[in-house]
Amino acid sequence: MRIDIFTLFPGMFGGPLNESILRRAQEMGALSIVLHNIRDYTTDRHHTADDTPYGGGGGMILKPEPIVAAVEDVIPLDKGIPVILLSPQGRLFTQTVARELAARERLALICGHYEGVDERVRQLVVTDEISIGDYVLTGGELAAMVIVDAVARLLPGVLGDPDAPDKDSHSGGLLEHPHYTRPPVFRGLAVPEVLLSGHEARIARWRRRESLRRTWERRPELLLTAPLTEEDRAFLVKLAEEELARRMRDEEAVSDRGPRDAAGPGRPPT
Ligand code: 9D3
Repeated sequence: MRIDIFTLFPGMFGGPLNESILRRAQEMGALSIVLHNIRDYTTDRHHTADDTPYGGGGGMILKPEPIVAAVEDVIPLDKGIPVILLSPQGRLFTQTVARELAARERLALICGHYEGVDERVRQLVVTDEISIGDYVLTGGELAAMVIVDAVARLLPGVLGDPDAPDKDSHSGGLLEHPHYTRPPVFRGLAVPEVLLSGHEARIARWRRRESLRRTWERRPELLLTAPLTEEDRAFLVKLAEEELARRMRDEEAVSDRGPRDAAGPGRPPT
């Protein structure tokens, strides 16, 4: 896969793209990343890439001419290559979007910076707009690197084993179970006995349940879409019942306390 990246700050990409898996992916020939400095496509004496917004308000807006010139110079716009603008207004980047992008032969990523990009860039060259989450970055560069990273690891041959258990979003829509390696006891904390038992079926069941427990505790909304067996559902009902019992016990402890010791520990558990 070839990814063309359009940015005012190509220097930001050096580190992350030239280490570890992304470096290997490029050396293997599975991934080719081509950086384009938008400033190289300015035509005025001062190489101006941004300007103040029409209508007033603060901040600077990226001018349309250099971005459009850069994209038109590098990307054949009639070939169906996705031209993706990274922006806070884009659709949310998820593992599903990563898979969709990894299936393409070529991508173009445009990194905005400052307060935004002149709207005519969207009208003329952009086919898709992506945000990596609801927080404010200084520009699209880190977002582009996140996308490159998530897409690159899905390309054939980039990760060791093509059917490694991972590859899916979170092991079938759930969060992962806890992981352990040697030593068996570290600072008094033991590895759960079952993992040392060699009983494959029991280990699989323990891992599945810990996945369900973590998902229930941290990301319960994932349970609405994860594929679940009847056994999974029964285990979740047990977790829910335990939580309900815990809440009722805590509620009782609160009502048993007088206002004077309201901050105290309450009645000791019976
Ligand atoms: C106060 C209005 N701001 C929008 C939230 C303006 C603004 C701030 C920062 C516009 C652009 C940016 C730079 N951010 C990106 O270019 C960006 C981004 C992000 O900030 N969050 C998540 N994903 C992305 S992708 C590109």
